[in-house]
Amino acid sequence: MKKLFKTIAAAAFFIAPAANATTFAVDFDFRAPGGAVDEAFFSVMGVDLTVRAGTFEPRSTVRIGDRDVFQSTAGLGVLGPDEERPARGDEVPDSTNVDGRRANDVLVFEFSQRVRLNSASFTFVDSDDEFRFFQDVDGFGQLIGFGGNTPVVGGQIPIPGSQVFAFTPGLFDSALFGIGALQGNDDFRVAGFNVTALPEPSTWLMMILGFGLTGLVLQRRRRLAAA
Ligand SMILES: [Ca+2]
Ligand SMILES: [Ca+2]
Ligand SMILES: [Ca+2]
Ligand SMILES: [Ca+2]
Repeated sequence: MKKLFKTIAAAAFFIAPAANATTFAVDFDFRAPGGAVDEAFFSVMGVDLTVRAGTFEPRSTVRIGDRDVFQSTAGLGVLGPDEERPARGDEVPDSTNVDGRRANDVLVFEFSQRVRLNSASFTFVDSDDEFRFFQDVDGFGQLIGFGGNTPVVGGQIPIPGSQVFAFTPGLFDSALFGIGALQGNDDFRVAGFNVTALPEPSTWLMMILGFGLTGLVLQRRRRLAAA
């Protein structure tokens, strides 16, 4: 039995670098015609992504589903019933973008597996555009609002002039993210994501157990062959 554990430990040791090699970067490009839809669906290299739209209040959780995702060649925005009400006075109307006018728009990105969020790219970016970032931190499906490249609850993240925001590596591992707009002058589209697909913890366990069992079978065969 001791030998079995040694085999499993050895297998785990050898799998670690191999599993790292199997993680791969995936580029999601959201820029395509589509119009207003309940959900937008993307699938790249076996990683599936469903995008939904909703709203949020600065100090409460995200409400998903009372808005449409608006897709065009500029990327993804949010369309809601507010857009149908004409602007009053000098009020700037809500747009098909992710915007912070009237209701605060948010796009919710749900992946089929855990990923590392590397970067997000935007369009319609002006110097006053900031985004509010949400992440399901503990895997229980609740989106928590963060600001800044290091998580600070409630902060606003300025969108760089390059239109690409790079997330600090390793801090943003999840299957569920959100990007929203809080201020009236925040108005943009989300054009794409670059993520790294992460191996599931259960997959790791299965692989290690699988290698352990293989080792056990090989040992028995060797013993039988020697006898
Ligand atoms: Ca909008
Ligand atoms: Ca809005
Ligand atoms: Ca702003
Ligand atoms: Ca803008």
